[in-house]
Amino acid sequence: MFRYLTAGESHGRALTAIVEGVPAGLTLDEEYIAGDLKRRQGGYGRSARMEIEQDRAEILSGVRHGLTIGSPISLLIWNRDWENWQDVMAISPIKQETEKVTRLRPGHADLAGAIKYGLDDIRPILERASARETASRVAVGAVARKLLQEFGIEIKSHTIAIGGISIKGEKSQRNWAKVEKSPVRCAEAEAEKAMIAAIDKAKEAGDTVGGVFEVVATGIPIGLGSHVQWDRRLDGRIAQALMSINAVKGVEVGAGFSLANLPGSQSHDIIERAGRIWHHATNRAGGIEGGISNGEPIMVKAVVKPIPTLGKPLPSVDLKTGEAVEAHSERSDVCVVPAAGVIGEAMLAIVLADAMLEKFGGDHIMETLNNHKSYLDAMNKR
Ligand code: EPS
Repeated sequence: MFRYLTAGESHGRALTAIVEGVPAGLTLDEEYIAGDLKRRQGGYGRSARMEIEQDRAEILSGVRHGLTIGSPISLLIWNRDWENWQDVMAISPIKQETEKVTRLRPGHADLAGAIKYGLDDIRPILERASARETASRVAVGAVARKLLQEFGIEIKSHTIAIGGISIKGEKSQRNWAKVEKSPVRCAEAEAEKAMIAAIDKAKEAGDTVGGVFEVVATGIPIGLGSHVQWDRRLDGRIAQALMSINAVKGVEVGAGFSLANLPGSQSHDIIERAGRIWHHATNRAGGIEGGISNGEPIMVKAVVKPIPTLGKPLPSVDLKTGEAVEAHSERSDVCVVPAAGVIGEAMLAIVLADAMLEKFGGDHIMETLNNHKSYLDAMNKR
């Protein structure tokens, strides 16, 4: 329903995306998308690259006079740093040889990618494996978010842990205004300070740190996704989307892994009805039961590994000679957890926009809104 592809290398000319399936009549402008792109670029622990880039997506098609027209929306984000990489990343053959990257980084796509694509230079692999690509996804996610807002759906994220420092009370930390102001996207002052110190310490040691972020979506109607087929289950679709974010190694829906230690009597959410409104006393299911949204906020967490380009490289092997060497090292981030949270919002927005269009259809936004309204009216009459 809502589908997209991205293209572009980290130091190539630009990043692009084509989004298809957005109904006509939706208000959309570049300024709106720029807001999310800016949020992705922030976060303590990012590399100097973020001082070079000022991501902004140009809308090249699919929008007329500020409204979507139902045709594919193409987005273009220029890489400012490309200027410094014109020879290395030239599209046409160049006369002089460029230096090959051959010292494999453990934890990166280097080895598997070079072998798979039959390359003697890691450069083409690292260029596309780079999380720079997520700028395209966040631009696409902003389009999805704009659509979801028409239905009162909001998506937020915050940092739960960085470098072994975790927040204390999860609920009280969902103070979104504070989160947006925090350099690590964490509302708890004490944890924020300790997370920043952990990033500084890692940087000094030539190391990197990972962590955990949480994404929360509110305003979700009962009935997105389906139990009837494995690939229609909403939790499965969300898990894949979050897992596809660079450096993510685990995804948890609701109480997730902690359910392993609880009896059934303490694992489920008691169903209640207040007037005509269905709700649950708790939300351990993270808003999804049987692969279907149950009307509660959708709550997912993801763990981000410490990124593999280290200032003080790990021992490794040279792709060309097979000799023991130190892994390749170049300018890189120390911590990407805050940015990953913003990317997580985009990925969740994309899955939910797809699921909303699947449930409510419509080629014009008014049609989708009407279908949504009559579904809710019917539910409230039951
Ligand atoms: C990345 C390495 C760094 C990051 C980059 C991801 O880039 P560079 O090698 O140019 O310093 O800053 O992330 C981005 C550019 C971005 O926009 O998120 C990597 O190796 O994955």
